[in-house]
Amino acid sequence: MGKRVSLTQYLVEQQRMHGHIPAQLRLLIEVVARACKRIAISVNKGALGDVLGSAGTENVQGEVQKKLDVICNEVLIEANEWGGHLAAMASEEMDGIYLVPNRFPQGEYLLMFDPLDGSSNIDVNVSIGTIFSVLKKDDAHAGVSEQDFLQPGSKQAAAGYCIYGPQTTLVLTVGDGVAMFTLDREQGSWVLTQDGVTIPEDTREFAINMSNMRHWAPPVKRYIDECLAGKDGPRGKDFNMRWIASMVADVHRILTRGGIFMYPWDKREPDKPGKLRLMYEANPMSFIVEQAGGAATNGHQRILDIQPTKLHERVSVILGSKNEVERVTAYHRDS
Ligand code: P6P
Repeated sequence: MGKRVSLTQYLVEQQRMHGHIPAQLRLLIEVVARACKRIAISVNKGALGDVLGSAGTENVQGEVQKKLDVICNEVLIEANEWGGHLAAMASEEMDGIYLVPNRFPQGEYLLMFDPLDGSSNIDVNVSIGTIFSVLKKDDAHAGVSEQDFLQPGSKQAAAGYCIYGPQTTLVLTVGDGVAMFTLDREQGSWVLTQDGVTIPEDTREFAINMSNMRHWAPPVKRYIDECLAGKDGPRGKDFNMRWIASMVADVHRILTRGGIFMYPWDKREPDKPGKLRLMYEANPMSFIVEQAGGAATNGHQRILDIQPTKLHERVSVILGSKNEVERVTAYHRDS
């Protein structure tokens, strides 16, 4: 193995070359990365750590919280509130925004996160992850409110996720491509294991929850039917299917070997645009996917162009290999 590059060295060198990572943003990323190491320790304890099962509470989404959801949310809050780099935080697990307490200095960044995505997989030992998104507060006014968070995903200063799987891997973009860091557990340090991550523009693999097929809109049904028709059908090739039910794991596979991930609108809850949340799931993943040469739309427009109206709003998600995402989006346009 060549010379090992740490997360800190990578961030310092990125700042030296591109100037995209001022000191406060570098501190933010390093603090979040350290929090993910702590989360990895709790996640890996499983039944040995009394961290499995339900917390007996519900989050703003009306979902039953797992003990680990609550633990991981607290880890991220405690790790970030004192550093002076943040004005406020927002989380899937909290109704409103979390203001940095007055006893700590205020910063210019806004941090949003899904502390533990894929919670339904915790108790069955399948990969889960932490997703985070960073915005800059508009410094034109003092104070901070939910309104400051309601910026389109194209305004993100950074985005990333940590996947707790066979390896613990941190994936990061600050707008200059995508880098992956693997946790060296013996040293307790993040080591750069891939830079310039690129998603193939074509694929033979789709990821969608097939049990919802009867509820899909026609463009989604058309696309999947064509994939299932295989080499004798209009696509002229056979497709494979994967669905891990942890967005982090499905997206990581797509970053690694290509594919298309879809959680589209369906008629089970017609008033909801989709299941996944825009601010701390779709936007960070879309930023990462686009930075790796992929595409991400809601079937009608680029996800990163969506102007949010609510902190916890949901969105239909179609992301991954560029040519496949463009095909599904064209089917929506044609319909
Ligand atoms: P379903 C996990 O709960 C999540 O938010 C995403 O990580 C995942 O892609 C999706 O929901 C799975 O949803 O309906 O297949 O369980």
